[in-house]
Amino acid sequence: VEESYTWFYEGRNGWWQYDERTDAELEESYRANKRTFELLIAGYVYVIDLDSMLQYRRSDPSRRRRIKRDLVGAAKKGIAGLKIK
Ligand code: V3L
Repeated sequence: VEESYTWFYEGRNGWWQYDERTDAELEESYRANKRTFELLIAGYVYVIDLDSMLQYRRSDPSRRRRIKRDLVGAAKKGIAGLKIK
């Protein structure tokens, strides 16, 4: 079902799940077929590009991270920088 998918951004050696609020905003924009939009994440404006599946800080587009929409159970490092054991 639809609830079994969630959003991840890339870390050094694995994927981090987005925080719940950002996940909801990503999913809403994804379902509305938005391609490029901005989100406030941890106090910074990030550009989300769903054509390239990348995120980057608006003020520093050179540092890009891959993002993905994957099953909730996919391997991850943690959620929004909070590690899971
Ligand atoms: N949600 C939360 N924090 C983020 C996000 C996001 N979507 N995007 C970037 N940051 P940049 P490892 C990450 C944080 O891309 O060991 C992880 O959450 C980002 O945090 O240049 O490399 C970890 O906390 C980074 O601290 O804008 O896998 C940390 O990296 C900072 O914004 C280390 O993860 C700059 O990222």
